[in-house]
Amino acid sequence: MTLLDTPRKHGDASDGGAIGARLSRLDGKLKITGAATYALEQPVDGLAYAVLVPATIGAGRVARIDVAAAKAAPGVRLILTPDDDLGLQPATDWNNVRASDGPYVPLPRDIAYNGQPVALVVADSLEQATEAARRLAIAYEEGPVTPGLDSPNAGEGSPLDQLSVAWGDAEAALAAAPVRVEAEYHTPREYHAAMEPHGLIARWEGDRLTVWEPSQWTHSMARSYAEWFGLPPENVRLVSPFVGGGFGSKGFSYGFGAIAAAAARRLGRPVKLAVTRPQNFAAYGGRAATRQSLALGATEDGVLQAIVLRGASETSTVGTWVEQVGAATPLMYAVPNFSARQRLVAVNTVTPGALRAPGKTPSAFAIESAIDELACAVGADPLEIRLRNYAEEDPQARKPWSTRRMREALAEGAEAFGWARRSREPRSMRDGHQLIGWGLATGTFPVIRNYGEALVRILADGSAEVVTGATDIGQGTYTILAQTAAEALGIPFERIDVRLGDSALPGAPVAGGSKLAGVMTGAVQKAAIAARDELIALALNDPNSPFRDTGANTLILADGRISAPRGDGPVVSVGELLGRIGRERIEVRRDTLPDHLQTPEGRFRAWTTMTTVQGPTAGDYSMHSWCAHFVEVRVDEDFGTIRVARMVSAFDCGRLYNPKLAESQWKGGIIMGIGMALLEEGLVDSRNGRVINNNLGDYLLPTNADVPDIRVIDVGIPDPHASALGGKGVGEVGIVGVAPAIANAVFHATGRRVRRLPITLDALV
Ligand code: MCN
Ligand code: MOS
Repeated sequence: MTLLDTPRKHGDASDGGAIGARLSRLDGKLKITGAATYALEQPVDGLAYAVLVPATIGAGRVARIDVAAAKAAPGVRLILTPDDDLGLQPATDWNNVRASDGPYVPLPRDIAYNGQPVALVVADSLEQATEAARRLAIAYEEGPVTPGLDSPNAGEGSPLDQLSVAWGDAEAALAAAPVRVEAEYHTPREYHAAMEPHGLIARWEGDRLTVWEPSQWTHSMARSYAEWFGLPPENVRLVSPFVGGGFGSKGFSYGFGAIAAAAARRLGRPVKLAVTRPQNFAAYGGRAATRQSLALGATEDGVLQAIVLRGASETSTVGTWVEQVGAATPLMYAVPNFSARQRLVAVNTVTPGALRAPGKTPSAFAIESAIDELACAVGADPLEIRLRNYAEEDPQARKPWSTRRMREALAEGAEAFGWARRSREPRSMRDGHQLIGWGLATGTFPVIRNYGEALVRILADGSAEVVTGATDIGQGTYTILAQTAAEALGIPFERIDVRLGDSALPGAPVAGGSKLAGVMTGAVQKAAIAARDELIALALNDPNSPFRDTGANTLILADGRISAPRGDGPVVSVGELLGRIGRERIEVRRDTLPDHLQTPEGRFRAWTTMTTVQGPTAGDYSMHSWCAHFVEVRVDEDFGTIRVARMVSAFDCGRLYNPKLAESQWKGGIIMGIGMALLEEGLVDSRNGRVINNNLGDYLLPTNADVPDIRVIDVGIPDPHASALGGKGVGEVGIVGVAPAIANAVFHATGRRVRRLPITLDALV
């Protein structure tokens, strides 16, 4: 079932339905009533069930797999192991680069991390496949394991020279500064833990492949499958109308998908693979662990003279992921001397990946903790020190901000929180046995721009459809695209349907980098305006149109009706007009690609790689979203337990397409930030590199009881440089700065500075 087949009712559409209306999510009811069909719920006939078998060593190789007992088990249809040649070719990466050497081997004999797939067992039922998988006899040759970034054998890693940033003479300015704060900050490995686990159904019809798989980027994932199997791109369709969260993990196809699709082809039968919750901790990577030593040099008034950052992050031994620890550091404060460098350390893990606000999140933890330490060192208020070091332009790019309402965010957040009532000294506020701490930190996320394509149909019944391959992973794409079309077409929101999440539909970039809303509202607006103009032109010129002889040179579309601007001519509904002129529909497809990408190759690249992305300083301005978080924690003096008691966060994300959804995005990010601060940590068994807490019972995430009253405040103004409709990114900025705000509050409550996340009670007692 898609949105198109589903009766809808919007209780709160009374405030219009245009851009800026506070509408509930179109897909919300479908998802919570079970009417939304997720990938693995797709009814496909003749399914066989696959079970993935993960390696139980952290490094080494598969010596032998004895499949005899498993093969003899009831219902077993196929077993794939490193002994099988799957005949796959490498896929193109997001830089549009395709490895030229050798085949793609998703079931290799060499083991680089615990949990790496070593076999796939396919049977007539899930139970049979599960039982047969247990009967595999796997012999390993174990090698030495480097379990994590801080393990003794991890080494210093290699320098990432392309990430070095420097201006002025930071080391000299630091040495000369009257006040210095220097410390080391650590963030652990973290996991996406989306409610919907990964998995897929793969079905072949001849040399055509359909994959139902949760996706943040249907076009790119379809391309990977096509390249693995040596098919023309149009032979693969990746379908993902509803997604139960992705947080960065569902933008790409992974090895398990290749193995399952290869099994389906070999069997001549559709295969379903559900990646189990524990397997979700190794089938793709979470946020890499990081380590930063950060030094701030300042005057006695706390005016920054130098920032020196030396960071490291982990990657795998078989792939490169850079968790950019300097992502926020050079942006937050005016500083005349700056130096940042980063190293990359290979360990035995699945290659880490993008997790909500990659880079910015660990980066902000260090700089926003350090600035708080500087405030303490010079006896300044944490809010005041941020104003003293306010960056009036981008200190690194030396470009003006497009918009930066950080002063407003600090002022309005402080006002709503009551920050002025804060007493300066740590341990100076209490309520019985509870030490009360108030902390502040700021956050940022870049505006990333790209291109999109959409199709808009105006139908004979007066309704309209918006169609694009972009995805809605829960953030609101369905809803805001309906709003965009409603406004541009003058057709009520209730009469707009939206179809998304299918690589066969018009092109779109990844729902990632907090850019999809800005990109796709622009594309839909363009297509809708073109459709409206075509309708108006027909109304003015068609011999059967009631407007033909009115002498008007344009017409107005509003509330589903067409009229002349003077208001003295006929008023006709859109459906009636289409009937009179004998048209079943108006259909317009538009993209926002520039001329140089208007080629088949350019379009394909735009929809399937990151090579057409423009970063925050690509133009004349430096463009970012901004936020300020104010936190109250309560720490039990005897037990060291920490509760976030309330939060106020103020945001500048430009114009909001739908404030209700933007607020929900901010709160979602803040809640993940609470998890990062206090709960989340992938614990690795140092003997074999296994993620020990690989389930939602042991990998702790904030639940309702951990989440306080959160008030979010919008201080943004439309940013005409950031996107067609003036919005900046919303989806990720909310998490950035939450962990340091909480750490700063914990310091204020207890006098303990905790520089290693998560902050658990043992750090306080
Ligand atoms: N929005 C708005 N006004 C703006 C910008 C956005 O009202 N100016 C609202 C819209 O509802 C829009 C949403 O915010 O649909 C997110 O827009 P945007 O910031 O452009 O982010 P994307 O659409 O690119 O979504 C991806 C982003 C990222 S990168 C992660 S990670 C993340 C996030 O969104 N993962 C999520 N939010 C998530 N929310 C849910 N429920 N599930 C995830 O996996
Ligand atoms: Mo978001 S981590 O860019 O999908």
